[in-house]
Amino acid sequence: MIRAMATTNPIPRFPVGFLWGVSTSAHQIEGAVDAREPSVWDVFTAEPGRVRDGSTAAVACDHVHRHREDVALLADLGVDAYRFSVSWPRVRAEGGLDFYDRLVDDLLAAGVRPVPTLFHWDLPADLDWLERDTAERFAEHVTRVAARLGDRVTKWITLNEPAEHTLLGHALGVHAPGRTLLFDALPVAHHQLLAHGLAVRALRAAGASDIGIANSHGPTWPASDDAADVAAADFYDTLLNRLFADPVLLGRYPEGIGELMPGDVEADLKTIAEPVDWYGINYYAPTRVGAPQGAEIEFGGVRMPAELPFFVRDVEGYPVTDFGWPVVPEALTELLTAFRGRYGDRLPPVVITENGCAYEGLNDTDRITYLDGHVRALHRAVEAGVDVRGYFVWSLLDNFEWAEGYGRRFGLVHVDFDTQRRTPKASYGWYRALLREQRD
Ligand code: IFM
Repeated sequence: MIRAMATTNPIPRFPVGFLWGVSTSAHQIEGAVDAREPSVWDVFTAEPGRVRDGSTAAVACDHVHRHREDVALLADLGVDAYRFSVSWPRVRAEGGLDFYDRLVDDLLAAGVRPVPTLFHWDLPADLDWLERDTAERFAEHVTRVAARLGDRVTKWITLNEPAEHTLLGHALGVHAPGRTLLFDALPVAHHQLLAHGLAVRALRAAGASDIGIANSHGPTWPASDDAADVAAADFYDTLLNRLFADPVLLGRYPEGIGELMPGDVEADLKTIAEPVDWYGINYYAPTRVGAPQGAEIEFGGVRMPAELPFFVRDVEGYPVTDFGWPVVPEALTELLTAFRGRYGDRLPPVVITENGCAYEGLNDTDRITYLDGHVRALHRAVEAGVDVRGYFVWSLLDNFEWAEGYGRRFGLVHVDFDTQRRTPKASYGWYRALLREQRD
């Protein structure tokens, strides 16, 4: 293992009981494609030109066959918890739950708490979030998983980033299932939110008492003080942040959105607002947004059509990751304090369910700088009174980064995709040392 750089200025202590972890998702690491049903991502990646390097996740990190080695890496890292996702297409296949049964047992034997996410974008290929019925099918999936794992799993996550799955997968077409519906994709958001609420009910019925969602959020900065830029940034904030947080936390949609949603929205909102025990936030970077320019733009690998009522611009003056995402740790403090201001007592304890960055190399000092800065920024939010209970690095392993294929490496552990050899990076050593310091 490459040794981590010594930190001169120790990271302040987090509250006792703070949960330190790492995250992955099924489609991005599992492989073993023949032992599950197809997902929308299998269909999507089979279409030429969808994934930058032409790759698929058929093998990925071969985690299904190598999970013991990966659990040993988790144990050596010293995390309290491991966030992974349960593949719905695998659960539907004969014996598919056996894998998660073994994984959970191995994690517990290694002293690592399992934290499954019940949907992380790999929808069974015969299902469609445009259909309301998919929410009901999801509740059945959740009931099945909880019946099998609920005797050992206590902490659950319903959905991962319904915002990205809606926006990238159904509005802009750069993720599976590749639809370009723009605002006609809004029912996809509503049905996922409904699925979340139904899942909370299903988990409660199975006896669970530690349930959250992993929503992606970030500050939206207007490109200037100009009223048109401020209005565009406000609109983007509604789409990314409020559209997914308001229904869960307040039981209502932001003004003007509810009437665009299908079905009996008022009744559905009661389901969507089933109380959660904590609120998961995936944070990577802020977004700078200005008034529409009447022109198409390519931003972070995503083509955004001219008719959108905003224009995403570069956040200038900060270093960027290999993905081109700006590195702005203080925006995490800003996000969390703003959330507390916006939602007040309706905001339950927060867990950072993802935070991380794409960089090449084993001696990944840029990743250490990124993580160190964000953990400190998180501590400042705690000092400012935000009730934060946990932090999960994305990701344990380099993995299949969706439309980017294997070209973006987010792992604390390097994976050689030809040999499947795992090599801990310098950032793995840094995180390990941090966890020890926090416990001493
Ligand atoms: O890899 C993804 C993950 O699946 C969801 N959140 C963002 C990560 C980095 O893009």
